[in-house]
Amino acid sequence: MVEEEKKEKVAKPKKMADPAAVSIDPATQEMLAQAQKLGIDTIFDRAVTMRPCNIGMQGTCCKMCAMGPCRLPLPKAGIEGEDTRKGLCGATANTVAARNFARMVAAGTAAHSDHGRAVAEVFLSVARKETDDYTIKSPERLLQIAPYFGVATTVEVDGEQLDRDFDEIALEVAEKAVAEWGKPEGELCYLKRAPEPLYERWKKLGELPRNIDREVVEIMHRTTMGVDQDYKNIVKQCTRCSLSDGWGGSMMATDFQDVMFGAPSPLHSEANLGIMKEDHVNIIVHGHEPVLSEMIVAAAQSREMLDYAASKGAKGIQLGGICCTGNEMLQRHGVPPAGTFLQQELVIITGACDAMVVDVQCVFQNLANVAKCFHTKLITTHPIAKMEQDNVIHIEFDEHHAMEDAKRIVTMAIDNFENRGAEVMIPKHKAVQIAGFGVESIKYHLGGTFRGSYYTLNDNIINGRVRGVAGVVGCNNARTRHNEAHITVVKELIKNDVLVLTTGCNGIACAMHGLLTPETAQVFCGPGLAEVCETVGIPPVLHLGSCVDNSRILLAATEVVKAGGLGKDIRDLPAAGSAPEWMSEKAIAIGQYFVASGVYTVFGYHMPLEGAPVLKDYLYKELENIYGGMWDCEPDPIKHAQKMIAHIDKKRKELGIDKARERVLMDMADRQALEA
Ligand code: MSK
Repeated sequence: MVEEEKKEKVAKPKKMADPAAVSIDPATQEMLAQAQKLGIDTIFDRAVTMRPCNIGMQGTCCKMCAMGPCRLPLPKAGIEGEDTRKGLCGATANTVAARNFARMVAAGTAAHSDHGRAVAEVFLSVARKETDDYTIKSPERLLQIAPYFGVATTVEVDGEQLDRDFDEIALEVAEKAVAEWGKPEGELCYLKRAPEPLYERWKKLGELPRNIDREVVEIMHRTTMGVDQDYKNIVKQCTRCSLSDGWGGSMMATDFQDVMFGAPSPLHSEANLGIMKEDHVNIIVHGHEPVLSEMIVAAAQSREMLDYAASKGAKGIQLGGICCTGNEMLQRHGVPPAGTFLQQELVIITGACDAMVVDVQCVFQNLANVAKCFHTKLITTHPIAKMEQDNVIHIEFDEHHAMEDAKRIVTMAIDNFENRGAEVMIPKHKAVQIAGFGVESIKYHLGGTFRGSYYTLNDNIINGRVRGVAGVVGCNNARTRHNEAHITVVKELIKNDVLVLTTGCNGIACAMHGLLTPETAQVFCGPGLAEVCETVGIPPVLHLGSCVDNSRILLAATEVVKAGGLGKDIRDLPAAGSAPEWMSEKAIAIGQYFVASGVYTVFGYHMPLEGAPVLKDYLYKELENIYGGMWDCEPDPIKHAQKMIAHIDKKRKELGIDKARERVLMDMADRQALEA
């Protein structure tokens, strides 16, 4: 027997994921089985063969210097008496875990905020009239945000207030916005958008971010070897840095995307792998920054490209999205998401993906290996996000010739249509969704045409029809069953009359599983929420967009505070946050700014804090005394939702609205009596 044969005889069969065990989505299960049949490895199989590091999971592996890594796992028997664990330099488990946590906050903030910077810089080009490809599609949004940058929108002429020249306003806003990343003094302009008591709290605590880059740099400095060794002081900087994301970089990304690409409003679309079409050219956009994808949508809809596709035998061009570039294209153009984070490889395995265009964040390097097995052109477009594999094409996007770049990419996809192999398998599964909600559309839908305010929502919260509001957001995680926690948490919340605001991959998951339609209310909601949704015709889960659009949740919460009757601060609201399947450092930055804004925030997958119980206790309990919000972690999705509901009920009690009140129909005399 030759050596090779011997090896084959003794080699154990490679462990593979069980499709039904790793996802609740039938399309994903089908495609994973297809991948396994074709011998193509995906994240689901890799998660079976590679286990995470136990010490890293506890958050207590320190690799800040070359004397380590120093590993400080929690002893199996727990710690009795003094915790004597320390690294070579003496760093305690609390210091190690806090530094690791802080670096996640810094990385997450950097990612969101660098995205925001890129968008602000494109807007600066627009304001300077250096590009014809982008314009200002929402002048209303620009005029709305200008005052926060200290930019006047009117000018006094002969004692009269007249509208100021619009181009001048745009340029001044753009210049002030770009400076937010590096201005030498002062504080971020948007912080004053928060309710006043919240702003004052941050000020009193000395946590107002100065400029975005500085807060990220300061975390990197503080957490380098031998600097900050007080976990509470490290967490303080986590707050300041994360606020520069939520109330800074992310919020500006959202706003300038709205200014240039239009503010979203509710629209109809679909979701899941079944959106791909066998007889169309399929182009998938993936990542987070929508600046190039906006142009790809325009190019794909142009007569020139449609005619070219027809000349190659295609019936049309089908665009689809993955992750948050997908969410951006969904909320403004109705481009359907083909799937969540964990489905990115599966899109290519359909054999019908003619081009996948990626920008930044959440992009698997293994896409290149999967693309090699098919005809798919994998195109990177961002100077900071290239791939080493030689089958990847790099077409660097430049806002000064954006349409030209977009047409080149669409043409490449069309030319590739005829190269498809025999192995095309598109799962049939897809669901209908209504997406594209925002601060204004919630106001419009719940306030009505004549009473556009959050008053009606507040009224429904006060009378108990809506028990509270939850922001459920975030990623998939290959260590948990794809979409199971997302869907279970959301269903449990709406069953208990909690209105859900969603973003990111949770939004895509909810769409895939049919929770984003008004009809959902009848099937899954408690009676109060169902009544409200049916009356105004909205889904019980409102999709607010991408990860940077978590800023819309902060602003919606601020509007609820402003509308009155539910306290004076976000911390007073019957509200809670959740990331059931988080995996990204960006989720940690988001969680920290939600907590520091007063929101009780529960994560589903475990947090890297178990090895540092004192730090964990500080984040999970003591922060409530400081901010009104605190962290928590609960992997069981029903318990997870119930914890959120318990917090909502606690806030209802504090507000004195814990007993459901019946709506009383008042006549004029009753109203006059009230006014008296
Ligand atoms: S894409 S950050 S997996 S939500 Fe924003 Fe999804 Fe999380 Fe990426």
